[in-house]
Amino acid sequence: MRFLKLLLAPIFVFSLAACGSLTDTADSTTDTPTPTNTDNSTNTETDTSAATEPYSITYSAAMELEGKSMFTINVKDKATGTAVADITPTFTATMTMTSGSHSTPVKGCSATNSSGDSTCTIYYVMASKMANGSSTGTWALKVTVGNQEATFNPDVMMATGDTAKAILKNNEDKIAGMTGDPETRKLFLFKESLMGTTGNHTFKLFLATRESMMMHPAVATGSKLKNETGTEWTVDPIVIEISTDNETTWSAMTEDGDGYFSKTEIADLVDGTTGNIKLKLTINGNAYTTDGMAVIAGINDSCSFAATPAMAHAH
Ligand SMILES: [Cu+2]
Repeated sequence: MRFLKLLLAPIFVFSLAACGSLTDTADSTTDTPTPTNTDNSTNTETDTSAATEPYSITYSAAMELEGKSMFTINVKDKATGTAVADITPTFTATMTMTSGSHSTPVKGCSATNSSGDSTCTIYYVMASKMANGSSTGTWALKVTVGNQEATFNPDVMMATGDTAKAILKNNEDKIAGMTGDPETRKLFLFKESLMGTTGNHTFKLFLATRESMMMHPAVATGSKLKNETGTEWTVDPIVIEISTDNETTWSAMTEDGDGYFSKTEIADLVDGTTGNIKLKLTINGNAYTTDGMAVIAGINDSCSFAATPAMAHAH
């Protein structure tokens, strides 16, 4: 018995000391509830010492939707609670599904303003919740501020009503698939915005592609992509044609750079009424179609966006 006591005593003292020092650190007392999240989803934070984790990083979003979505990252000094201005968060987005993981195109975040708020833009290729509420997978936004990381898991809902994204492809344009087998490349056309007033609307589009499950770059004239054998090729030119009068007339969209395209002076749409925007995509002279097959005019040669211009406009 005496022997046992002697053996246990030092361990017991050591444990008490360890507990005492943990509860005394500033880090452990301020570590929760950051990061916080306003949309009922769960969050985790990479837990490091207070010295390398100087920020409170908070995520908020009205609702994240398939297609273009935006969220706010707020950065505060953890010790003082003061907003941190002029710092630019970066982030990656990964969806974990039973069939594997993939990323999605992201635009990135603005520098934080005087309130510590940064606006981040992402283009979700997939919702994490179906209309019936069943889950298709989990999105993880890994946000980095300085050397500190925080991970958020937003619920991404399906777009309803207006079309948020469309996919066009050409079966001759392939990438190396997940298993190494050639796979037809997807070109994602995301609705960026629809602004203006009846008789004079502007439609903006963002074009991106899947290079691999974890690479989804924007596509612009001059972009370098890889084919199924890894050989690089240059995108030049891209032609996106738009029709807003049920394919009676077509006109080319203007390329604005970084994957953005726009069409101004659209006369056919009416505020508050759902119109139909048709888009045709040609890259390096090759037509991209809804099924990847050769063009059958009027059947597979364009994708369709249901588009309802808003009644009220903020100027
Ligand atoms: Cu997915």
